[in-house]
Amino acid sequence: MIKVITNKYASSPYSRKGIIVLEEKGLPYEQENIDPEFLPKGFESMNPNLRASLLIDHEQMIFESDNIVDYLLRTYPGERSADAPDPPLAETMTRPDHHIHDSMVLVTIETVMNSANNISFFATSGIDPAKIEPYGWIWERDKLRIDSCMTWLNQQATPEGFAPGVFSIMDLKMMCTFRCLTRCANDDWNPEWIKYRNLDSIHAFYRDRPSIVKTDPGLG
Ligand SMILES: N[C@@H](CCC(=O)N[C@@H](CS)C(=O)NCC(=O)O)C(=O)O
Repeated sequence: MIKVITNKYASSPYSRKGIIVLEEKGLPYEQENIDPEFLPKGFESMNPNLRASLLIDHEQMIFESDNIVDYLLRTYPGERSADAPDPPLAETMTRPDHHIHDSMVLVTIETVMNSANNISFFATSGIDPAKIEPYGWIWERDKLRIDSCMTWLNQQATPEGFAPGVFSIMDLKMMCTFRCLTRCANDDWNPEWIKYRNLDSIHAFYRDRPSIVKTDPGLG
């Protein structure tokens, strides 16, 4: 049985990517939630990055969420859950004929996710990030970065996804990022993505997909 190790609230937008693929493919899996602050003994031998996105498939350990998605696509091609609607999940991380473009889209979506997490870490710490010397400016830069990334992503997207005809990994990551943005929002920072018309449309297009609904960690 495939095992997914995620954070203690099962709310990781990173681990969620792989879990969506497992759901799309109808592959059975078990989930173990750990506290990333107190990693299980010997965890470093499974993931030297000491992070919670980890998938174990028999003897094979795969760390880093994008690697996990890539592994599942390559190892279980052609699998499709009975309740996975059209458009079908993409078979590859990127479209072979648009590889460089799609790779840039994937990394830009990841940047949004990482920056949103940074903002939320600062907000919950009670520290005024602007006063942290010499890197307080990164707090403001993260907000600018999210806006510039979302603006660029919006230009790359269509209302029906980044690669219409398939539920692409770009769309899948974007859906995880929308939830991450909502969870990371706070009194001082609440990014409204409605102004990014194509991205907002992608959200509406995919939000009722069974794999998205089932893996939604909610706001708690
Ligand atoms: N780039 C990693 C990020 C994973 C990540 O940041 N996981 C969090 C839990 S949601 C974690 O383990 N944080 C603890 C740490 O960074 O030491 C991935 O995509 O898998």
